[in-house]
Amino acid sequence: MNYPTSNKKLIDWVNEIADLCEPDAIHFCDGSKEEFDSLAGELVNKGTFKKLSDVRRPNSYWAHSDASDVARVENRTFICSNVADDAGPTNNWMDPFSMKSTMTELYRGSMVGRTLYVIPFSMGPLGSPFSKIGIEITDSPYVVTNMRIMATMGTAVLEELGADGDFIHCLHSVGKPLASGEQDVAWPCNPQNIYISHFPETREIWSFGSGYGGNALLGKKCLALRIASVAARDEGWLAEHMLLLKLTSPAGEVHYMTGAFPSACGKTNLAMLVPTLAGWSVETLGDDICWIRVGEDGRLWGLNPEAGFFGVAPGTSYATNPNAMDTMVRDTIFTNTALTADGDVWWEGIDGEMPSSLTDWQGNRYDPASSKPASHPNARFTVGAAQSPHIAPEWNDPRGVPISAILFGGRRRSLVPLVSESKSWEHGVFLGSTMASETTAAAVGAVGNLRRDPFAMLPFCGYHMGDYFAHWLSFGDNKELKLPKIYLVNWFRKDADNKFLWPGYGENSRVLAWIVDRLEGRAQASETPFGYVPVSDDPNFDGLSIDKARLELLNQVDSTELASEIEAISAHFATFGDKLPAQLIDQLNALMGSNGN
Ligand code: SAT
Ligand code: MN
Repeated sequence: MNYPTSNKKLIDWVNEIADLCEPDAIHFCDGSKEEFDSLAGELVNKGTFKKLSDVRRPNSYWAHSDASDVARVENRTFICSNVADDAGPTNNWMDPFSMKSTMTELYRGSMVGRTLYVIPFSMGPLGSPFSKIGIEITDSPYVVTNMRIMATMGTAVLEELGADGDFIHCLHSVGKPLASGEQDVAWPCNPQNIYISHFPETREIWSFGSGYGGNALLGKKCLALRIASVAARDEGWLAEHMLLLKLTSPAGEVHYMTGAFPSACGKTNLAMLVPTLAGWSVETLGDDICWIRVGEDGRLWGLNPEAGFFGVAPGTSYATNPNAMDTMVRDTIFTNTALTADGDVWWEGIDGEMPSSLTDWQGNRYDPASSKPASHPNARFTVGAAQSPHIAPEWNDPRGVPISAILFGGRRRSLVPLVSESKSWEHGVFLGSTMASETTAAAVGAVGNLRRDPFAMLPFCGYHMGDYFAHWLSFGDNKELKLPKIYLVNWFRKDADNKFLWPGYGENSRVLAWIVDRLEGRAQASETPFGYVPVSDDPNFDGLSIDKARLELLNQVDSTELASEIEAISAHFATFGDKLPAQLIDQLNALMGSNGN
């Protein structure tokens, strides 16, 4: 067969996978609009896509998945390092040889009746020192259409790869071969045999059985976080589950900030924030992943390696995130939202009244009297970053942008202040390593349970988390660096009646403004065990709809609750054994001391 590349490694690999998976046809993706339109048309014919009304939402599609294939499956996600201990206590491990034997048998003949698509993609702009090239082989045209939005994809990547270039091997199959004459289902998958496997030493990804974003768009969590975190450790940089935003003060000072929050905890909302504070502006650079490198100037520089947003739809509205709403007005793929009678999408929390007639996320007529939502809580939109009205012009600058501040946060109904500034890099790393959050619908499993999610990387760190903490600390050991300040934030504190204390959304600009005032040496702070918090009469918090007493509650640290937090942190730390860096034990001791222990 004639392939549009002379790269022998690629040709050999495609032939090897084709021999194993036995597809009916092979298609090398060129990444063009014509190719996207033709695949979308095929998906419409198969019933996977429904084209939305061109009047309401041009060039947009609605898909609904198999009822069981709606989120990342963490218990089927594996880090197959050669040595079990290298995967650490937070990952599932299987030895690479047995995993490959098991999965090879699953892949055998798995693409019969389907087309094998070869997707050349780059995470990060072509030619950037940050960027990494991957090739995803998949039998899912849904994956191809989403990858075209989420990554730089197609012929230009093959050209960059050239005849000798290396790439990250990403193999995906939905695991549902078609017998001759068998009618396909709208969302093929194989829920009984899901494996999302990573081979960190050989930088390979093998995914089987699921068509859902985080399990199937392999450039995203699998490459840009799990495999990239290992490459980052080896090469001296950081691959993080972070948003990236640009904040401009009324005086014109520009600061770039990153923020790590677990899935479905508001990264997209913060990245697209519309400030309520007059004169401030936020522009978006990324909403999920940030790759961070040391620049020649000794500062940390960040780049969002993705080309699109794969955001949570429910709860998104003109009230909560007008920029997201204005981004997905066209050329968007919606998965597992509800559908209106006039060919548009709908979800819980969107503006306006619920329409009288809806198709639910499973494709059935929605009964408003039912206790179930019409859209799945993890329903997603896939949309290109470039069409966002407030994208920062430098969002895909191959050099990245210099970072002033790093935010860590999670959903904590109590204890953790609205905002606190770490006392040092080590203290900041301690705050990141002890992060916890109430679980969300982004992963299969119970929602609302508090779990430790260090750096929001619990499901995404490709190696031993203790080594990962040490890697973060190593930046602090290099005294030549001009490191950003680290802040802990918590928008989710509740009062005794279970009501949120903080209004959130646009009002979060007040917290960002306070951070800038701290960076510029202007704001006062008082000390708590979590670090420095705003003083109660800080002008950035003037004119809020909530009263002073609630505002004060937001930054209060209760010492009884802190005592149980310290116990929980000790138990969390104990899981890392000898790999827990001594500096973090020192930090824990200091926290105990500050609480009078
Ligand atoms: O589905 S994804 O894993 O890409 C989104 C998320 O959980 O953060
Ligand atoms: Mn995420």
